[in-house]
Amino acid sequence: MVVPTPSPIRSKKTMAIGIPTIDLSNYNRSKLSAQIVEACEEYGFFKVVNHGIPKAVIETMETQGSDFFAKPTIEKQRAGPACPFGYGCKNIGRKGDTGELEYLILQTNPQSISDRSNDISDDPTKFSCAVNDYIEAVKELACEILDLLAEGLWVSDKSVFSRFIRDVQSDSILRFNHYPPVKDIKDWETTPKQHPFTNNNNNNHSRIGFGEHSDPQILTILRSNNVGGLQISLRDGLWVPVAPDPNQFFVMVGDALQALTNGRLVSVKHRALANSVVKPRMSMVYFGAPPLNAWMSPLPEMVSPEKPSLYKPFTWGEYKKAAYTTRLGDSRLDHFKIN
Ligand code: GA4
Repeated sequence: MVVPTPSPIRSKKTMAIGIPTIDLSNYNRSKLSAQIVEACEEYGFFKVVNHGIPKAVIETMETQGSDFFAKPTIEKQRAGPACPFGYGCKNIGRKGDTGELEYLILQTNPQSISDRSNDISDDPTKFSCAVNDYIEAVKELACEILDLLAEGLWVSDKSVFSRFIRDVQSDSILRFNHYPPVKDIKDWETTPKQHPFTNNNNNNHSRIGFGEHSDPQILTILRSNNVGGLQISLRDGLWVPVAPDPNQFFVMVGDALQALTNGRLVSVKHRALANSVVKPRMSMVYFGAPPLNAWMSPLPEMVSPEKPSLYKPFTWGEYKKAAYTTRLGDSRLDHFKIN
C-alpha cells in the first residue's frame, strides 16, 4: 500500500490522493517492492523515508553548497561556465531556456570532483570529501531502490538497473540548484504577461525557477532545504506542489528507466517555481545515469506480442546527445518512439 501524505491532493479525475511515501525500513521486501513499482507506474515520483542516510552527510553537503552560492559572483564564475559541468546562472541547456536560478553541475567520479574543487571552495579537500560522501550515500540509495524495482517487476536479473549506475564509467551527475527569493511578487500579479504560473520560461521575469521537464537519466534522488517550489505534473496534467522535507529524499523516474521498462514506469514532468520567501531554496540532485555506451533497449521481460517494443534501441550517449538539441520542456523520448 502506498501511504498517502496527510494533506490529500485532489485532482480532477482522481479521488483524494497523496504523493506516495515509501518507508524503506519496511521489513516486508515483496510489499516494499510492490509499493515502489506502483508509485513509479502511477506518478514516476515518490518520497522516501527511513532511507538510512546519516543527517551529518546531508548537512555537511548542504553547508558546502550554501558556502559556494554565498560567494561573490566573480568568484563563482571561476567555476564556470557550465558546459555542461561547472557553475551556471539563469541559462539552462543550449537552446535558450532560462530560469531564475544559479547552479553547479558536477561529474560524480572522485577525480573530476577533486580537479574542480579548487575553483569551488576555499577548502578543496573538505569540499571533495563532503561531495564524495554524499554521492556514495545517494548512489547506494538509488541502487537499493532500483533493485527493489527489478524485484517488483519480476525481472530475472535483479541488478539489471543498478548495474548501470554502479559502473565505473557511469555518466551520473550531481547538481546543486540555488533559487534566490523573488523580490517583488506584486510585479507579476499586475502584469498579465508575467502570470505566476506561466509555462513560458523564456520570459525573464517569470516566476519559473526551473521550467517543466522530465529528467533524461535512469533515476533522480532529490533533497532540498525547507523552502518549497518543486511541483510535479500528474497524469491528468494537474500541477501539484511538493511540500519540502529536508530530512527525506524525493525520487523521480527518468526517461531512460521509462525506455528500459518499455513505458511501464513513467518519467515524471516536474518544475520548480521561484519563491517569494526570504530564504533561498537550495536543492541537491543526484542523477543516476548509465555509461555512455550502454544500450537502453526495453528489457526482454517488458516486451511481449501484446506489448511490443515502444522505443527504438539507443545508447545513453545517443540519447544524451539528442537531449542537448532539445528545449527543456520537449518530450525527448518521443523522438525514439516506434510509430
Ligand atoms: C535535466 C536534468 C539535469 O538537470 C540535466 C539538465 C540539462 C542541463 O541543465 O544542462 C538539460 C536538461 C537536463 C534536459 C534537456 C537539455 C539538457 C538542459 C536541456 C535543455 C543536467 C540533464 O542531464 O538534463
